[in-house]
Amino acid sequence: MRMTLTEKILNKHIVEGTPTKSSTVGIRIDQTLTQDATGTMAYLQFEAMHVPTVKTDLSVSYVDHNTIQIGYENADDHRYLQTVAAKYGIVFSRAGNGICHQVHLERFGTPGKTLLGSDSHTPTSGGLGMIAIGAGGLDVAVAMAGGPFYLTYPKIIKINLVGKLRPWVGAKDIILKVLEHFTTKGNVGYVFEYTGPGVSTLSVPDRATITNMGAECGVTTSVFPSDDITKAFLVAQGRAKDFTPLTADEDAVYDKEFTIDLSTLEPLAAAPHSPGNVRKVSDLKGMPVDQVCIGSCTNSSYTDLMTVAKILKGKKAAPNVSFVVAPGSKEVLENITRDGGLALLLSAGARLMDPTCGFCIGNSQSPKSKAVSLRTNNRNFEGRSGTKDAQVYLVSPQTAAAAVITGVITDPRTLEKKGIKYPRVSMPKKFYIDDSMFILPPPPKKREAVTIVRGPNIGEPPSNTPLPENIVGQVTIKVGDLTTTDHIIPAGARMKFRSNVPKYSEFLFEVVDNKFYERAKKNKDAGLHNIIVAGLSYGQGSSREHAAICPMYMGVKVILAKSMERIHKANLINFGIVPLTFTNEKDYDTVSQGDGLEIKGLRAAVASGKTKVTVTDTTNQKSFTAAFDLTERDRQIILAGGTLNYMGRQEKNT
Ligand code: MIC
Ligand code: SF4
Repeated sequence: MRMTLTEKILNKHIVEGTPTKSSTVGIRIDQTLTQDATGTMAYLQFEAMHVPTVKTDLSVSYVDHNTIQIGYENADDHRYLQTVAAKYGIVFSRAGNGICHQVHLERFGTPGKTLLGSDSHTPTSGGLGMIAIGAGGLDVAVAMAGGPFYLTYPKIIKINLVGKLRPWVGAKDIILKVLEHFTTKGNVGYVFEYTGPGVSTLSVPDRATITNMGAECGVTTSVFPSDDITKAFLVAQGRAKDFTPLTADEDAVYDKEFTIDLSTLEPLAAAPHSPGNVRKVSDLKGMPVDQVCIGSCTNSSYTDLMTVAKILKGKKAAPNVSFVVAPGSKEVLENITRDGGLALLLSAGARLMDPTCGFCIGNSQSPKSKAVSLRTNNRNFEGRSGTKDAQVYLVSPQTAAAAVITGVITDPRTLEKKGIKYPRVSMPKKFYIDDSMFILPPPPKKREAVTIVRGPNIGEPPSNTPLPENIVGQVTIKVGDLTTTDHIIPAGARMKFRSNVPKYSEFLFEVVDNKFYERAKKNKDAGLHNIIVAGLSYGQGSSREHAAICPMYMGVKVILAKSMERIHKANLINFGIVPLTFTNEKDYDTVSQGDGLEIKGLRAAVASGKTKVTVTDTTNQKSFTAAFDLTERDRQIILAGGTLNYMGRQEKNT
């Protein structure tokens, strides 16, 4: 049969279900990754599963998000993660070793394998020809325990690349073009598969920039073939043995197709406050810039930073620009240091940050009020930088470097007029590699003796109660379209409370409405359910399951939205919250914040396999219908009050 690359890899991993479009399949997961901000909860949940050791080929626990360590909380989390890793056979990547996606690409990503990560940008490793999917921590915990990962068998979009990028145009501009076309909504259940002659003109880090930001479109994942370029990358990483050539069949059939002629692309930017708000850099030229941040899991590779360094050779950052560089990994930092790139960056005035997420998640380098900040990362949601009124533009490293020199948004192609030649940077044939920041688990026999260290910041994973018969509650908040998980529960400075759900819950919807918590608490104390009403594409962005756990903790049993994003919907189900959608979107307009809502017989409806329920707005004395699209397993999970309760029940029954 003629197969796409996605089908070839997925079909080899199916352990439940059949590979028919839009049906649910369970796949075997070969590798998992977690990062610290989602990891503590994932491992607390894993511990609750009472499995003596991870059952994957490889599981890695990275520390890269919460590395600021103001107060004891981050350090407590890190020590907990390190000891859990030793106990259960997980590789531990210490703080300072790099951002999970960049490091995984360098050291572990393997063509043809499956990777599940508790971070939405896990598809970065799709740049190496693997099926790499972002999920909530609980799904990753289940995979570590040897359970399948359930997903909708995807529809596949062929992105056909032809031609070759011109100087000053980068891989970031390719994915911004994809975002311009597909936008940030309406792509749930699809995979982007890249093919065509243009593929061989892109390095693995270029490909990874593209698969990384496919997450912003909401697709399940993105994948590139594994070819000679992949081989060269793996050889340079000292991992030639991990190479397998992989490609789609010539006549494979796709659900949709989009062609990009790379030679016609020009520098692009995602303007505030959405990665889908794509503009030409030339249309923004001249806008004064306050900050330029280069790094994040999207654009922090050796080639990215060496390109910037060479553009900046002999130049100084404009006085109005605060210039920040965060390499993607220790490997990148060491290699650019050895090859002279770091000296060029420092001499240009770069402020060097740890190889961690840092500025990207807003836990450092928040710009000044109303700042214009040019960043090479992947998300520019309102307030994510830590400064609510900052205007963040997402750009390529080339465009970022141009602004460092000129102090204003500048089409990098115009640098030629200033006598700056485009530096063609090639990847080293062999990277300098030092894996000493990975701590390998002790041999199985010695693991029993490991004591897990739990500082005061480590709480219990909160549990939920089974779904009640009826919902009687209030619309505690009504939000619009494209509400992201950054709106639902902020990261940045608040992220240190990830292991303390009662405390973290106080910041729910903080960016949107800082009175939400007060109202929700009042309802909860009065025995009423809190109900969140939302527009299109609710839960965009991160995989953070706290956007479900904290609402659950505050007594939210249903979310009523026009549509929902994949990872967030799965997280809601995992924590026993019913994801409902308006059957008629116009009903959204009739519901207001503060309205009383009742859903009689919701439990019975979920149990009996129905797909619709009647919602009564008791304030306006009117009713409408809402739908739910759940698999049989989802229903059982929701009835039990979440996956942990469901698994506990299954354990008892066996
Ligand atoms: C993000 O980029 O938003 C994060 C922080 O990496 C999240 C994970 C988290 O919230 O911990 C993600 O992308 O999933
Ligand atoms: Fe870290 Fe930013 Fe990447 Fe999220 S998007 S993993 S915060 S670098």
